[in-house]
Amino acid sequence: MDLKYLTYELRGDVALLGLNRPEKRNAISDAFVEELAMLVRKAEDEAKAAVIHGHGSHFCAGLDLAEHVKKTPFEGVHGSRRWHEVFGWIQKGKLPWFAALHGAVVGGGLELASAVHVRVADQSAFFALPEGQRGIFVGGGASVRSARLMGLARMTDMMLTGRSVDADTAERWNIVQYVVDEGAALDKAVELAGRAATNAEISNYAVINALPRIQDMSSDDGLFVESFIASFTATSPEAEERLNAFLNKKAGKVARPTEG
Ligand code: 1HE
Repeated sequence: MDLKYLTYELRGDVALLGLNRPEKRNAISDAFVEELAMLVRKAEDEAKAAVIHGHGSHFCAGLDLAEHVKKTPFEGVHGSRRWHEVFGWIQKGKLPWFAALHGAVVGGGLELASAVHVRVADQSAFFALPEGQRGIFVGGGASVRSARLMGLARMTDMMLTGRSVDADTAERWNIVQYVVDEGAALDKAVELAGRAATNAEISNYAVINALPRIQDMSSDDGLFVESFIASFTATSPEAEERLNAFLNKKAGKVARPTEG
């Protein structure tokens, strides 16, 4: 398989997708999105969890502005809708996705990171939405996904003032869930993905697909839907096996936290 913009590697049950256009800071062009789309499907066929990371000194500088500047408004709409579609396969697909973030995580890079389920940043990571400064608007899902992570007020501030935030602030703002030493994000993300890969597939599927939908429902509707998913998953043969394994002292206990 000839890959131009990304790398692909399978480590056990975990697929690793590496953004690989470092000379342009992993800026995402149309062809880049198509290669990503193909690899998301490949990972779904071959892995039980996946990690996305960036080669070079940054995770991703966002939309390829050199390509974008030549587009008509309608081509821009189609491009944006394609990002929505492909990022949607990540967010509400078959696999738990993890991101290892370092350097710039900006514009469309932050939108891509917002589509995965768990984000790990190293201390070099910084986050920004420079669309306002470029005279454009977010188009890769940030108004829905990034706004839900950090909240409306913070995202509005980032877009209006060009504010750039470091990894510790991003953790405080719910943009990322883990902050690790510089250079350690990929190993941590792979470790976490490996853990998720051992869960029951149906439980992972419910977490990925039901949680964001229930967030968009009223409390009453959400609780109703939750009860059906809980009952459906609990009656699967795999659940019975896993529940009995615990009751027969053959499954691990919940561990006490080892980190703060
Ligand atoms: C690019 C891009 C890009 C770099 N499109 N070519 N995103 C932005 O507005 C971020 C723009 N990029 C930057 O602010 C900086 O490049 C970084 C902070 C990410 C990295 O800085 P640095 O010093 O490591 O690299 P550099 O020297 O700025 O860039 C190296 C090359 O990459 C250079 O090209 P060269 O031919 O002069 O070597 C840059 O032009 C090129 N490059 N970023 C195209 N983004 C679906 S809607 C989403 C909307 C958005 O994402 S808007 C935000 C776009």
